[in-house]
Amino acid sequence: MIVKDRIEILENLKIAATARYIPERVVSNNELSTIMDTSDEWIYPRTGIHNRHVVTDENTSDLATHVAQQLLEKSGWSADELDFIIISTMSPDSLSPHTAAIVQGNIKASKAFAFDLNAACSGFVYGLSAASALLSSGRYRKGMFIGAEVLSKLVDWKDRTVSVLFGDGAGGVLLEQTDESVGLIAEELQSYGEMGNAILTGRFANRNAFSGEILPLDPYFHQDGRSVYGFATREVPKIMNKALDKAGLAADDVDLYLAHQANERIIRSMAKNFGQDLAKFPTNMAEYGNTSAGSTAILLDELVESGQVHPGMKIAFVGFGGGLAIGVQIWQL
Ligand code: 4VN
Repeated sequence: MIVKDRIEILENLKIAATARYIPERVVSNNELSTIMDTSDEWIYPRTGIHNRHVVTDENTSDLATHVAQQLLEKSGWSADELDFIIISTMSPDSLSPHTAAIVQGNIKASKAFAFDLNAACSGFVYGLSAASALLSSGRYRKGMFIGAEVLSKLVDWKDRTVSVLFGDGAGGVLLEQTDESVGLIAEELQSYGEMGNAILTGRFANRNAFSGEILPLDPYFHQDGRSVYGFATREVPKIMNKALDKAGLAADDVDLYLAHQANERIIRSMAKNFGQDLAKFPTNMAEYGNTSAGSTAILLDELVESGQVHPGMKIAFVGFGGGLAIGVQIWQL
C-alpha cells in the first residue's frame, strides 16, 4: 500500500490578501414585501436569505475598485507591481470598456493587463483557475482577481420568483508565485452547455441591416429554479468527488468548503452528501443573497477577517450555476 505522507501542490501560489466591498443599502425581506407579494416567511425557509444589499449610485467597477484599493492597502503592494487584473462578472458596467480595464485605470496599475471573465455563478472558481494558470506559467508573478456583481440591474423587480434571490457585492484576492508548499492542490471544471437555458440573462436583440424577425432585447434574469436546484444537488457532488480524487484527499481531509451562496438548502444537501458537519460549509447568503461571482470571495474575506480561515488549512472552493457550469478548486493555504 502506498501511504501518502504529504500532499502534492499542483501550483505553488500564495493568497497575499483578501478583501470585500458591499454596498450600504440593505433591503430586507420585510421591505420587499411592501413592494411585491412576498414575505420573510416565504423567502427565508426556501433560500436562507433575510437581506440583500443593493447599489443606489454605484456600478460594478465602483464595487471592484473599492476591493482593489483594499487589497493593495492590506498587502502593502503598490499598484504598479501588478502583472494582471482579472474580474469575473456577469453584470459589467459595459461590454467595452470591460470592468477590469476600468479598475486598472482607477487604481493606476500602469504595468497590468486586465480582462473580464464571465462564468456566471462559477465565476469565482473559474477566475481563480485563470489567475493561477497565468501565474504558474511562470510568465507573471503577481495578479489581482476580483468577483464583482451588480445583479440588481439585471433583476426584474416585478418578478418575485427571481428578485428576492439576488444581491450586489464584490470580493477579491491577490495571488503571487511562491516557493512555499502552498497553493492549488487540485481542480475540476465542467460545463453543461446543453442545459444553459435554465439560467438566461442579458439577451441582445440580434438586429442588423439585413435581419428579419428577431427576439427583442431582454436584460432580465430568468431561471428555471427547479431544474437549476436539481442540477446543483445532483451534479456538484460528482465534480467534488473528482476533485477530491485528483487531490488524493477524502472529504474529511478538507477543513472548509466555501461554496457559491445560491441557496442554503443546496449547501445543507452538499454537507449531508459528503457526511460533513454543517460547520464546514459556512454561509452568508442570509445577509447578502446570491451575489454570483462575488459570493465566495466575500465569504472568504469574512472568514479570514474572523480568523476562521488561516494558513495551514485545506479549503475547497465550489462554484455552480449559469452556463450551466460547475467548478471546484482545492487549496492548501
Ligand atoms: C445556482 C442555484 C440557483 C438557485 C436555484 C433554485 C433556487 C437558487 C428554487 C426553488 C425555490 C427557492 C429558490 Cl442552485 C441559482 C443560481 C443562479 O445564481 C445558481 N434558488 N430556488 C422554492 O420554491 O423553494
